[in-house]
Amino acid sequence: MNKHTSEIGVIMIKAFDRPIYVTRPYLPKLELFCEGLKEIWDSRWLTNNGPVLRRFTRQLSNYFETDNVCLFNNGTLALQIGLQGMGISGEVITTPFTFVATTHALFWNKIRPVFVDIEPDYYTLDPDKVEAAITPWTTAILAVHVFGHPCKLNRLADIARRHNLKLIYDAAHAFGVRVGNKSIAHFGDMSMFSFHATKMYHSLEGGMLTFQDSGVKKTFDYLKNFGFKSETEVVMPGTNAKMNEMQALMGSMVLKHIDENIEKRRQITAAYRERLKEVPGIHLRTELPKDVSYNYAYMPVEVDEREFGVSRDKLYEELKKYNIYTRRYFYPLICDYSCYRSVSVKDPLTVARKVASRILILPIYCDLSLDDAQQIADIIIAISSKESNRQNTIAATKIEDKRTEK
Ligand code: T4K
Repeated sequence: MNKHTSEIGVIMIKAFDRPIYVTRPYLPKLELFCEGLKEIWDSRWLTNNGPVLRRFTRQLSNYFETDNVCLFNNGTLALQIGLQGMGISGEVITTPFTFVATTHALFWNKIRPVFVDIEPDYYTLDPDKVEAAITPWTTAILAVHVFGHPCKLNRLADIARRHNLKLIYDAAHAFGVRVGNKSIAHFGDMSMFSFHATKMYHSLEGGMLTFQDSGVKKTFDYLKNFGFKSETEVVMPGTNAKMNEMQALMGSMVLKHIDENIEKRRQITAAYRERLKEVPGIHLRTELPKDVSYNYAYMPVEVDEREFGVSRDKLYEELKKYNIYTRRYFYPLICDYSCYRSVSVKDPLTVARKVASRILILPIYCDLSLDDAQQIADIIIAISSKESNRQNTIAATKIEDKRTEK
């Protein structure tokens, strides 16, 4: 048995012969993409609101059942521009358990983030903590549908309404999620979706804002195109955040397969959950409410070192020996990054700290087979068994040593 092979009982667990990353982008057939490229080659229109982008925008409008969509070259700039366009300033209550871009978008707008805790079931902002953190300077709540898990939508909407705050969702992970038969894009004042290559839906890179007030659309369009209103008029100091034609083509082609891709991810999630549900120390995310139609964007588990016998970080390292590259999204918490350590945090962030120290994201992508998912789960189990055998041997040796001393 080599060091990349383990044994549970009589079952031999082999390392993968190829790297298994946390994600792998879905790609359309190359021939089809090349056919699509021909249109771009023929038109020589590569960016700046070209025909492919306009068609893609209509497709997304249909998919999200709203005309209020605006496309960008990535999610970070979409969020940054969205906050600016909505006139958000002062303090914004947000979560430290997210990708760092959520907070960066606030800082680029000179907005102070107020970090509050998350709830333990789905890792989204805890509404009770939000309410307690409101000050006269608060202008908005920036909540994250982390891993595609919907936030406490009604509670947050109620708080925002009573305190006259804007409710903004970082929905980077939530493409395709529906709640009560309504797209998640219809909740809050504005939502940002990321179409980055690592997402369950992508356009190479890309981002989108959806919003309730159609009046802000013009501002978003100006801001992403240098502030141009016409060839000779610049009405605000905008930036360049336009999606190009290649991105739009990829996005359009991947969109055609979104339902089948979600279904594949559902099956992979089910395979993992079935295999891991009774493993001591591996905690699966609480089942989502019945009215949520989920996108299976990520496969998070929490590792309880005491029960599992191996720490989250050791498991993360051990899995690499089997060619499995998991990720610790989101560790460290944003407030612990050196660039945000000076932000004063009043909330003890008890849940967020615990989750950040235990979270591990297992590989999930469309062409991961169910056998692969089961093998990953078996390797996790084997790593725990190996450690417990090692502990038993140490304990037995100590007893033996004591006997010999006597
Ligand atoms: N808000 C939230 C809550 C977010 O999660 C994100 C992005 C944003 C805002 C900002 O949206 P964007 O501006 O990105 O549109 C990745 C992504 O770069 C980032 O988009 C994403 N969140 C974050 C959660 O994950 P890394 O640093 O983990 O990516 P990386 O390059 O290590 O990739 C992870 C794995 O994916 C690799 O090990 C292999 C695989 N991979 C990656 C790429 C780029 C591929 O197979 N193919 C690829 O092309 O940040």
